[in-house]
Amino acid sequence: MRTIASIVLLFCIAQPANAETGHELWLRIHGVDPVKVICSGNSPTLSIAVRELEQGWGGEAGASVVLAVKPDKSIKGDGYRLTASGVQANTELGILYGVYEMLRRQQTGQPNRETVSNPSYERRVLNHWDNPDGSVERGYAGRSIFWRGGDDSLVVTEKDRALWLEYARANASIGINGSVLNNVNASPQILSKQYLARVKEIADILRPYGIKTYLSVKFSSPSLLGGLKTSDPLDPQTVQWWEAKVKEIYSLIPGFGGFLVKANSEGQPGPQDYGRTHADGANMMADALKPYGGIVMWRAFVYRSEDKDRARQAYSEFMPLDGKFRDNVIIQVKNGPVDFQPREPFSPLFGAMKKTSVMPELQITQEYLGQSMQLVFLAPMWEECLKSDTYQEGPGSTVARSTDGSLFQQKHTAIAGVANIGLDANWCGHHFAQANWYAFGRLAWNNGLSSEKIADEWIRLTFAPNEKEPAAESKSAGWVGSLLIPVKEMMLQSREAAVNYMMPLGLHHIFAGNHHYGPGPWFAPKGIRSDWTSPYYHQADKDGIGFDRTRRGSNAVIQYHEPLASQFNDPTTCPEIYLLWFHHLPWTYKTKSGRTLWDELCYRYDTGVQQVRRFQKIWDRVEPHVDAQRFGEVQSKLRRHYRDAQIWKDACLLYFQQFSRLPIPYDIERPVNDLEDLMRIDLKLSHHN
Ligand code: GCV
Repeated sequence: MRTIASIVLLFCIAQPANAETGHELWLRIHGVDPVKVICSGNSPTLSIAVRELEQGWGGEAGASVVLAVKPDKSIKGDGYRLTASGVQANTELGILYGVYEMLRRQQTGQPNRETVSNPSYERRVLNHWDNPDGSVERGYAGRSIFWRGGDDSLVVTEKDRALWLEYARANASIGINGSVLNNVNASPQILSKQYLARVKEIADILRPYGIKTYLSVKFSSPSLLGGLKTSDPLDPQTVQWWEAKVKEIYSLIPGFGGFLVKANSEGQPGPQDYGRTHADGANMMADALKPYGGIVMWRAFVYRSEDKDRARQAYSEFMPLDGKFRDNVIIQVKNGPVDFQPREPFSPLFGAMKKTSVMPELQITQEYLGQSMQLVFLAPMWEECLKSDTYQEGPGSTVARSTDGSLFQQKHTAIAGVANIGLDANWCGHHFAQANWYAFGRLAWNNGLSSEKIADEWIRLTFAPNEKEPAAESKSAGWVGSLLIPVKEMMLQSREAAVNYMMPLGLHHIFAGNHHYGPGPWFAPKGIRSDWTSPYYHQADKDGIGFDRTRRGSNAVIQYHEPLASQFNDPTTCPEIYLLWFHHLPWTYKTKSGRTLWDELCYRYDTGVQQVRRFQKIWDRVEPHVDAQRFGEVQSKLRRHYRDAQIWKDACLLYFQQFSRLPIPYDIERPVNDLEDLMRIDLKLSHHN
């Protein structure tokens, strides 16, 4: 007996941890126990629900589970009720979501208590910035999963189908129910017959998983694709062109979701080219989609170089149009007023547009947060935005409530996330970037979830020892204390760390040009529009630093409801996290810590670097509990992450020091790089993507 035990033990120790590519995402735990599923109907969606239970059951062996589509007033939309005996819902999709939740509870060790769970938003949509040639704008995980260039670009292969199916399943498992398949900088080609044929193939695979297909459209498509003389939204021929196109789409794709439009923004065409308003443009499309139940998601991401403050512009342009949009138009608003920066206050449009449906747009792909090189868990950033109080209908008028229909009567509610998905084996480039996809889905379903809960679930699903593995037992010993707790802490701190080493105290948009990965506070090539340069945003000079958006400055503060307008206007009441967003202050200004502004900046940059160093140490210690492949890949990314955090600190402190002319406090590590070198190298050049 003892010999056998020793052999088994030896086997366990000697066995290298199985390599995992990360391709299975958070769905890597497979059940082993039998279950009997009793289902009240038969359909593609219900079959998926039954299969998921049979393949993933981790509850009592041999238990019976009843899936019942049965009306219940407390269940809304595709919500569900978990009961002692199974899942009840008003819709088949509700059953599927309930099943995924039931399995998630089993896999994360949560009790299967009787609960009703309703989605916060009707539409929970991924935006893919994928181009027809297969490239992905701001994509850091390989090429598009939907499109490719070349001669066979429109041929649908079995490999394509298999991947789209996995994609659909992953999304459904976290409640995502819509995908915009192409870039908002849209090619008119996407509406051509050939491309629509491929869209149909994708839509057919996504549909049973409850995922509606949407397309980004170029406003001038009637002229560019249809050969019309104009794309003026009030021109009858333009209207007819869109009506015919929409009819064609629905004949191919039943249940098509609608259009996403970037208009009169960053050079894209729009209704203003014809002297019309955003409302004219959006309503024209909305009318064409209305008979089929489709919607228009119209983006409010607009800014012009002539205006002296980019942060004010979306509000200035859209507020006068409040109440002028059809009820199947939703205005899609980025979480902050500028552009997905590591930290921005919430966009003042939230809660302010009271007669128009408004949806938040979050960026899952880490354009400004280290791309797929840096470990940055974004849920805390989104939670911060969703929980921000707009005060628009009194205290408690959070961004979440002002967009999910609980504050205003919105015919449709929605939330969008710019996807971080590509052909990389692990889908997202960085194993931890999967957590951001996961977090978006979970928050879209329940916008009150805490980042802590989401991180906890994701870590358990992604790294818990797989019980089927021979080495499971040795790996699971101490797993919670050695992996779950420290890794969760690391994830929860990671966004704040990024803010610290990139842009603390309200600084923003001081990136190297174009690629937005490394630091570039000096970035201001001759002839470029000023709002595309860094000095426009940091305004550093010998007297101080920061963008004056107070009443004496650009007066962007006025776009916020009281008490926020006054609070933001005064540096002593402005939350320090937004200090330099709203204020231009002297280098010697006293911050809350008692330090001068310059010293505080030094301290924050240094703290950020130290935080990443700590992440490295945390990760090094989890080695016994993670498979070798994922362990090594994350470890190597963290090495790069640390190096680049140091570069951020050195570049920003040495650059700003030219203006402050103050010493770096002695208790802070000196910069290890030279400013001239940092200004010469372009971090992106050594980026692997
Ligand atoms: C898709 C930023 C990005 C662009 C992006 C744009 C947008 O400016 O850098 O790549 O374009 O936002 O959201 O439309």
